[in-house]
Amino acid sequence: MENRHSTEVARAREAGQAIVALESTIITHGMPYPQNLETARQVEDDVRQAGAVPATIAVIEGRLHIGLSGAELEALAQAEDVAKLSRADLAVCLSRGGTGATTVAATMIAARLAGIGVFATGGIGGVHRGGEISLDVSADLQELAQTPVTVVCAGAKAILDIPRTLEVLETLGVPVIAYGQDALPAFWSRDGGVPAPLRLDSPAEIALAQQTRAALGLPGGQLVANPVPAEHEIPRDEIEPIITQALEAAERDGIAAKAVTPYLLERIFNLTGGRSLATNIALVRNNARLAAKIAQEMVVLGA
Ligand code: PSU
Repeated sequence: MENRHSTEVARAREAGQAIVALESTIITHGMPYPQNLETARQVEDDVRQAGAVPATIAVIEGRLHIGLSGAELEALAQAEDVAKLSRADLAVCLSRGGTGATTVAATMIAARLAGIGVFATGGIGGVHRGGEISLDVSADLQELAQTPVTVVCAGAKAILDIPRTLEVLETLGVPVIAYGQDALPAFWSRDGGVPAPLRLDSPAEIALAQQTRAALGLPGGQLVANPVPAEHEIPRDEIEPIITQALEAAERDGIAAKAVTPYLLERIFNLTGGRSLATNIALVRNNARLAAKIAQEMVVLGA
């Protein structure tokens, strides 16, 4: 299997420059067109402006792409019925010559293959509400336990059961680190109502923590939860009743498995009149900038 690197990523690898991995499920399943395309481009530019090289990851016609051209990004953003790939289905998609977008789990796998130590996204998957019955737990959590990539997000998505998500991450030995505050952020809100297990205040500390983890021989990555900028947040007491409504609709419509997260995000988008999307875009861009700084610190450390 031969992976394809974009020209920009290939050059950066040769030069030993800082690289940030970016996922593609957020483009195909997380946001509507054309905002998804505009955001994907903006996020890549944010990484560049913060001093690193972006590597958006996707599977196109049986090839794992590390970095997409402008045309590839555009085609992916407009494509319909693209597969949502996680650890379980990545290999089958590649071996059958398929096309698919990578979730956090699949993007981590690809980033590790490409030697990229840090990855920026919006919010990771986790234990869905009612997960103690449905056992709907995102494969993102297992991936964090075994693949050595630092994932910068704005917390687990608030549509999830946050305390149970934290319990699973603790069991799996995944460090959950709030950036610059004590509270664990919850995607659209800066304060998710639970304290973060760990806190770090600088990109250098985050890079050093990942390197130290590797030196201990511990597998897996770290989860960095970076609060959405205050001017863009939707406070928890405002978003929570909307999440409840969206969850009730999902139940009524019999939505399950991989369809749950995209369904809820779209419902919440409609219920907030688009405000949730504006917040989502702001938080991904914020995460991309932090990830670029962490990537540069990793280069300094030789990690
Ligand atoms: N962040 C966003 N929007 C998204 C996602 C992350 O702002 O749509 C995607 C990621 O790809 C993540 C996935 O892996 O949602 C989680 O899906 P699930 O809950 O089905 O595991």
